[in-house]
Amino acid sequence: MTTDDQKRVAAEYAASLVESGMLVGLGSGSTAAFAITALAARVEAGLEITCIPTSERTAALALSHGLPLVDFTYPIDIDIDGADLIERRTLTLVKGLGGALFREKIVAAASRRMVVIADRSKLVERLGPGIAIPVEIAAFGQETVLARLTQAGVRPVLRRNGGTPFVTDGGNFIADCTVATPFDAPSLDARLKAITGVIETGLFVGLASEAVIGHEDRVEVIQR
Ligand code: A5P
Repeated sequence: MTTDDQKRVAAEYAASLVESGMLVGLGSGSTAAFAITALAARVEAGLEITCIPTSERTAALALSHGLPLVDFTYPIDIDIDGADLIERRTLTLVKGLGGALFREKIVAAASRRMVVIADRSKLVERLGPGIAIPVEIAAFGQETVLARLTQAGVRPVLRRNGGTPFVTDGGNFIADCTVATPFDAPSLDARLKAITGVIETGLFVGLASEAVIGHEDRVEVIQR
């Protein structure tokens, strides 16, 4: 199985959990895109759902597949989203490589059930030193926010798109923050969020209800 096959089988498993009448959070990224395709096939076959996208890109993809979108409302019954890293024991996630972490976190926090889907490369035993956590920051005054992030113990690098800063759907910037020493995810999340100008971090603590991991030969479901 290729990595894409692993993503697809995890996404199809998660899509099979959706029932008619549900309000569904649609994640962002390549794995979530497989879930959108799988949901679209089920809608074509009669499933009746409404969806809330976590990015403009996801909204466009969902619409192109004929999925009905609604404005933000909650509680959301089920949110299906990818991740960059998943810690096996806690299901703490690192998200935001695609730059959609803020909306993704709002939707995850507003959901009764968050199902994270991934290929096996995303599953780690422990989140530890060396990882980079995307942090969405205000564009205005970003220099001071970057300085405060450094003081908080991480090494921030402003994400760029060619010569200019990467801009999120919300008009903000992303600082990719490398952590050099062992850390406790809830404390680090709280420390980073306490900085004025930090909009949201890509650490998702206590949000995923379950992880669906595509392996070479099977789908693994891990409950929190
Ligand atoms: C988007 O901002 C991210 O949080 C994605 O959910 C994450 O990067 C996973 O993307 P892939 O499924 O493309 O790896």
